[in-house]
Amino acid sequence: MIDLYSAATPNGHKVSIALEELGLPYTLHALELNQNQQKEDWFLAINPNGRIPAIVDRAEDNFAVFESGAILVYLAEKTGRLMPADVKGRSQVMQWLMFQMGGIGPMMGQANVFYRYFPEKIQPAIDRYQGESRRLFKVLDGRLRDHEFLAGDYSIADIANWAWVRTHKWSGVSVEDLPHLQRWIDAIRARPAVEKGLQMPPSPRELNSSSEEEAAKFSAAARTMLETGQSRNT
Ligand SMILES: N[C@@H](CCC(=O)N[C@@H](CS)C(=O)NCC(=O)O)C(=O)O
Repeated sequence: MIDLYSAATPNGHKVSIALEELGLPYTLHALELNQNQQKEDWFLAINPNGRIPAIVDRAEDNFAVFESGAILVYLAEKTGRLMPADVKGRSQVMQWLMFQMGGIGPMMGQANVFYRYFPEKIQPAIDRYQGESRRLFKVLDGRLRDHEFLAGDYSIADIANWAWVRTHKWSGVSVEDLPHLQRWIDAIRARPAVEKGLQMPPSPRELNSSSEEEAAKFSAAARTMLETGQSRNT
C-alpha cells in the first residue's frame, strides 16, 4: 500500500494519474496548502522540501519519495510499466520527463505567479514566463507532429507534461495553432485512469473553465500562501 500526500495541483495530479494508470492501491492524504500543512514537522520528515507531492511505500519499509519526477520514475521502475527498460527507450522518457521538470513546470509555475498571484503586475516578468511557456509548447507540438506520444508508448513523460499543459489557460498561454499538442491533450484527457487521477483530490475549481469570481478567490488564496511561505519572506 502506498500513502500519497498531495493536493489538486499539476504536480500532485501527475502522481495520482500514474497510480491510477498502474492500478496500484493507495491512500490519498490531501494537504491544505493554504494552511501550510506541507510545512509541518511530520510532513517535513517525509519531504524536507515541504512541498507536495510525496509518497510513502509501506510495502518497502516505509520508503519515502519526494519530487514528482522521482516519484514517477520510482513507480514505473517498481511496476516495470509506463517506461521502457532498454537504455535508449528509458533515456527518451527521461529526456521528456526532465524537459517537464526543468522547463514546462517551472515556466508555467512562474507564469501563474506573475499573471495570477503576485499583487504587483510586473509585465516584463509575465511576458517572459508566458513567452517561454509558449516556446516550450511549440517544442512539444513539433515532437508530437510525427510521434503519437512523447517517447515511444504512452509513458510517465506524457503524464508529467500533460498534467501541466492541460492548465494552459490558467497560465494565460495559448495552444492555438499547435494542432499536434491539441490532439495529444484531448487523447490523454479521454483515458479513464486520467479522469480518476484528476479527482484525487478534485480541483476546487476547474483551472480552465471557472468563473471570474472563483478565479479571483483561488488567486487570493494562492497569494496568501505565497506571502506566508518561504518564497517572499526569507
Ligand atoms: N519540483 C517539485 C515541485 C513541488 C511543488 O512546487 N509543489 C507545490 C504544489 S504544485 C507546493 O507544494 N506548494 C506549496 C508550497 O510552496 O508551500 C515537484 O515536482 O514535486
